[in-house]
Amino acid sequence: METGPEDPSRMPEASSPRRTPQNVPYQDLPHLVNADGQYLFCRYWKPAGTPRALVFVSHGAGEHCGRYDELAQMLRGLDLLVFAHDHVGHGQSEGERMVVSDFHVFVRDVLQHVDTIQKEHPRLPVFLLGHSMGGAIAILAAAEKPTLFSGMVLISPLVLANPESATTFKVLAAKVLNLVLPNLSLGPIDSSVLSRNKAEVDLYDSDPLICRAGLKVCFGIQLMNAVSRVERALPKLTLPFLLLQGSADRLCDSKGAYLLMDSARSQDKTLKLYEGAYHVLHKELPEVTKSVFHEINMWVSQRIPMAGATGTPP
Ligand code: XP7
Repeated sequence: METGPEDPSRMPEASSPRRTPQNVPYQDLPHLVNADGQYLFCRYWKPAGTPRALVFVSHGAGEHCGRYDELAQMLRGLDLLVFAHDHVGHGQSEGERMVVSDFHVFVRDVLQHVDTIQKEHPRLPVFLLGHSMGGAIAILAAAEKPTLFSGMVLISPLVLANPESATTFKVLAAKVLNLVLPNLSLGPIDSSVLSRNKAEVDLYDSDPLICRAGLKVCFGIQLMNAVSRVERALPKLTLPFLLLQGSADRLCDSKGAYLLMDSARSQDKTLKLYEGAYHVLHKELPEVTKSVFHEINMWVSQRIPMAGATGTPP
């Protein structure tokens, strides 16, 4: 049977376009399709001229990449091409909210996105910037592809589970619970521990793209898997990194930052500790956040090719 051009069976996306959880058709938004066929919302911050390097931004649990707009704009100002996506189950990407079949899905999707953008810009150095859970994703991506990345910036990365929430008993209880009640909620995170900046806590509390529902047991299990994989990955790290950590962080303990400094084989590694600061250093008190932006700017500037350098002789 001949089918006309208007036949919806020939245009499945026209009859039932895939839509974000907020009901926006993906065809109107930058997006990618991951190896499981799930649509992920993407963002790109492109410099005016030829980019000097690429940076992938990896957001944390429950949040989305739109929260990195200011950091990304600062990096674009250094002529970097900054790109990101909302991880599966987050923001404007598909997937049940804050659920992932295996933590490696997050890592795999990042490597897919990096591969795509790198093919469009061959030979440019690639950097990672990750916060909290997004930092664990960055560490695992760098350990899996030891020559792919030229460096990474880690803002309070998830390296160790919070000592209060990861007692031997609680870990065992979570594993048992995961078999019978994987969707049980462990309770939401108290937003007041994110930052000492009240305005930033209010923005978090009112952001419709943030998932503030309690963390499910099955997601907690994947986070614990991530922590144990990160621990094994640390001795494989050889790339330069900048690590920023708040001393009063109650979500990702500063012990994790010290473990990362001690275990990574990287020659070029820098830790900057912010005395008294909480978890979200890029949205902390103005003096902290100003310094965070400055440190990242300086660190990246010193590790990318000079402006105008193409790497090819005239
Ligand atoms: C666990 C469990 C683990 C923003 C983020 C949000 C913090 C942490 C948050 C929980 C249960 C095992 C808004 C919480 C994981 C990492 C924040 C919980 C990022 N930053 N976290 O801007 O990613 O960890 F059983 Cl390890």
